[in-house]
Amino acid sequence: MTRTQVGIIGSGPAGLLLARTLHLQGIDTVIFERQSRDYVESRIRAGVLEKGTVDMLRTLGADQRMNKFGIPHDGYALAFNGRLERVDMAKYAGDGVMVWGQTEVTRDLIALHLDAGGIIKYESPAIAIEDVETSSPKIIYEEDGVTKTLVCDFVMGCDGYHGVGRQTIPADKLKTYEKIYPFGWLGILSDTPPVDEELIYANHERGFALCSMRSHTRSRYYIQSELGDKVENWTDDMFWDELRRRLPPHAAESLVTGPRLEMSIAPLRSFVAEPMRYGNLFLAGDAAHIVPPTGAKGLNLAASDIFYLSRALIAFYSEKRTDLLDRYSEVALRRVWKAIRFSWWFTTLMHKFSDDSLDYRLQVAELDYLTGSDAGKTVMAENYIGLPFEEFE
Ligand code: FAS
Ligand code: PHB
Repeated sequence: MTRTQVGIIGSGPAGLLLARTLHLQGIDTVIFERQSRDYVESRIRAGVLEKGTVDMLRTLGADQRMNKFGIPHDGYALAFNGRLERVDMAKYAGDGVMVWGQTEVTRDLIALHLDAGGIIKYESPAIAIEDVETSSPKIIYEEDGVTKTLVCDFVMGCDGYHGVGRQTIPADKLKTYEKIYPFGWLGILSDTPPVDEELIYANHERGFALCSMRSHTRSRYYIQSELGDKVENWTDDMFWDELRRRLPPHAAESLVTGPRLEMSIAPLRSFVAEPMRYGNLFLAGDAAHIVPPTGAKGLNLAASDIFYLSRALIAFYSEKRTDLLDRYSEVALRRVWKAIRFSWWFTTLMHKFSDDSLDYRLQVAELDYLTGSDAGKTVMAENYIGLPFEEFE
């Protein structure tokens, strides 16, 4: 039975950001990941980084490729009722976002951490977490078919919505909140030039559409899809035709189509589990909260959780302080709930929920108001670039 300081379950953004941050402070970690490295590095997920996430990657030395190939954006567009209205984030929120895929973030953090001697055990699922109420919690895991135990000072559940971390917290100690949306997002990745220089979020009577990108030659598009819809129901041409129908004329005419590199359907839910700590088990990222991807908050909330959690752990190991560990859940959840709210609100504003024409007219009126007022544009800008991290030290 071996021991480390911080046991981390999950090598997604939350686990990797935490391991890298702690490593730079000389704190030992072990990451357990149930999938293979190739599988993790090939997942297509988020595409937009808030300023706080970009700053973290720079601090961690994981920004070289991002600085070279990432695309800074100062604005995004809202399309509705045949119109295209730009939200100028630089003007109304004093900053922008970075278009740089989660896939790339993950690849850079894995390479950096392994090159620095970090330990990531791939294809080694954590099957249980024990003794979390003691000072020596244990991760029971499988490695090469053998069940083993790692003793830790702390265990980090960075293992996503389906992980073992949250399930370890007794049901009577955990409060969960969940809303499941009556649609999904059908996404396509294609080696085609993006339809516009910035992202376009489209509210259309047929349903929502999003035009995003991964580079100047690789595009990522989404259309709102029916619950129960399947990727196999869609040919590439069917996708492109439906996307065109939902875009304003100039975008529909200039859309460059091509064969899919990937096509997938993601369900949409809002979910929060409270508290994000139980004994010496801490939750971060999707293990504790899920947002509909409308506001591009999922990956970025994982980063802000780690901003707080890493500071709390560093204060413990460097000064034997436990106050930040005690405050982590409360402070992290304050920012989580504001992002949960924005993502829910932006989703209700942009998606088709019914065939009731009044619902659509009310959405159009709200978009008309938001894009016609400085106050409205400030709301759309400051929430999208990401609300500030609280001081935590
Ligand atoms: P992750 O889910 O990324 O990582 C958790 C890791 O834990 C996984 O690698 C998993 O294999 C591992 N794991 C789970 N159980 C384990 C166990 N028992 N033992 C060991 N390892 C275990 N966000 C956006 O902002 N924009 C988007 O467009 C967007 N699209 C998405 C599409 C999909 C299909 C999904 C599922 C999510 C999407 N998200 C998006 C949200 C996503 O980016 C998450 O917010 C982000 O990955 C959160 O990072 P983590 O918390 O690290 O969780
Ligand atoms: C993406 O590029 O995958 C993306 C961008 C913005 C979103 C969601 C997804 O809100």
